[in-house]
Amino acid sequence: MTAEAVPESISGGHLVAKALKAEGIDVIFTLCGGHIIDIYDGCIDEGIDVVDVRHEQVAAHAADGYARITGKPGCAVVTAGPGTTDAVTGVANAFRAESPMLLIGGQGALSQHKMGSLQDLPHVDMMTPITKFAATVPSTERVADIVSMAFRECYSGAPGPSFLEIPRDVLDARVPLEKARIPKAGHYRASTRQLGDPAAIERLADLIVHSEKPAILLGSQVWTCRATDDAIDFVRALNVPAYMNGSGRGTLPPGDPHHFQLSRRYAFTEADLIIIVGTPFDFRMGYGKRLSPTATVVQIDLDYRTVGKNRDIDLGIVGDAGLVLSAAVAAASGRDDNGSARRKKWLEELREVETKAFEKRLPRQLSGSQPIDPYRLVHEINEFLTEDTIYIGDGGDIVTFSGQVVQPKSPGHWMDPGPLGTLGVGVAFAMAAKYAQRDKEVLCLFGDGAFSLTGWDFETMVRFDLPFIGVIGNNSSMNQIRYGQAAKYGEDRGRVGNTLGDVRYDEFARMLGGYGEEVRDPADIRPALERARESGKPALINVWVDPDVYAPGTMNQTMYK
Ligand SMILES: Cc1ncc(C[n+]2csc(CCOP(=O)(O)OP(=O)(O)O)c2C)c(N)n1
Ligand SMILES: [Mg+2]
Repeated sequence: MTAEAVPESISGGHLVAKALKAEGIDVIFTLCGGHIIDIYDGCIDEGIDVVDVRHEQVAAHAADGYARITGKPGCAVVTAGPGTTDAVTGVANAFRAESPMLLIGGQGALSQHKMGSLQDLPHVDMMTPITKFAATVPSTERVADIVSMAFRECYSGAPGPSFLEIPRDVLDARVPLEKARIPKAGHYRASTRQLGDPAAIERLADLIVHSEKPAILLGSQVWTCRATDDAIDFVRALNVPAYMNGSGRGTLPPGDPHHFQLSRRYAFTEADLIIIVGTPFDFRMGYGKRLSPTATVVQIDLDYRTVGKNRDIDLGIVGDAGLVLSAAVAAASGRDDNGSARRKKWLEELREVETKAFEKRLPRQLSGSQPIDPYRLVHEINEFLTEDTIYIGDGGDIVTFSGQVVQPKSPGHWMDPGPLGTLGVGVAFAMAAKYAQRDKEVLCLFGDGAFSLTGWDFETMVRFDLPFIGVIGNNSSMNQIRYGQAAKYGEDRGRVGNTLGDVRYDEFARMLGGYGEEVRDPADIRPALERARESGKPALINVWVDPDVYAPGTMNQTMYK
């Protein structure tokens, strides 16, 4: 027997790779450092790809994005000290977005603990409040064991990130293979899918059967739980109008009789039953204040702590969105009359509100004005999306416009940062999405401010041949902030701290080996998008938009209310 076939000893980095492999991970996102290189060596042996980026924030966002797209946890590997602090924002974003990912950070050698080694920081203390689990790996024998523990912890309640720091001597040391605990794929964690209290399911069925005017909000956990089909069955079998937010967007395709978007406020004011699935009563929901005070409110969530938070509910169910919704359909189907026919008028009423709102806005969406009305840009993008385009929004005001107009055509084809509102996720999410799903098209709408934060990783997209269509809604400003500042301090004083240069991002793309075009005439948006698609390269279409118009959400400052 050769030494390769039966290695007698194994290093910490190779144990990391084995544990990642057991979890089904086929890529790590990373930026190198001497503390972590043994992990790369292990990845080579396990056939795990190493995608090296230009900023650790991008590595962490990409791991978050990979988790959202694949349903498997993502993994980012960064060096000690500044490598880890650079990744904090990505971990924080995944924490608020309930996205399961593991960040592995280097650390100085245990033998130099607290001696002032290069890049030494208290990483675990820093990461603890923004992770579900944060720990130091104390010995080489335990490396794979603790990696698997970190993955298990990612899935307690609603998912989220874990952090491990691995001291350099622990990572580099070799231990006898038989002394290392290496958890076997599929044998170290259980399914966390829960059905919820059966009595509560019966009550939910009861409420639906007797409701004249129900509405359901399908939130991000509908996608996290891969509950799309169950949600569709639910709204069709019980004839319930559906609104979608976050990653739940696209659960139903636009044009579906149960797909509603623009009548949400009306529905939540008029409904007698409101079912909230997998989304918290946070700022995006006005903390629950904008729901009719007389409606019966049901909240279904993976996380016990989310149910009933900020607002009283009539029925709370802790469980997996798919299991709960399908059980409710089964329970309601046993009744003589599940009430669906009675709700026909309610759906017609909402459709009328929806159509009126759409028609009111349509002239703006078709506007030929120059500079380009942002509504026209997002309208063109919406028309351009196919069933296989994953849409990503990364920006302020321009993305607020798109939230009203862009409708993904398929489930899991919408990505936004989530409730942390982090600018700079776009290139990283595009990287993860294209990496994980080469057959999909990826389109990201950026604000010019947002793109600038992490835009150098466009080069990584070129280097790894990951074509995507980037569109920059360029207003040479941080407009979403500018609006509130100008309203409070006047136009002149409101210009401080939010003005960007007139940057040619299309030229930036070309400089890095991608495709680039600028657009000033709205009629040129569509052809430019087509050419970006045909280029087969990472592309940036720099669209100059009117800096003096703002989205209604920005003008209402809804995000702060
Ligand atoms: C990392 C980060 N920094 C700052 C903010 C605050 N912020 C919210 S919107 C916005 C302006 C973004 O400008 P841009 O991306 O150009 O979009 P625009 O509003 O101009 O359309 C800023 C700075 C944030 N959300 N995230
Ligand atoms: Mg801007």
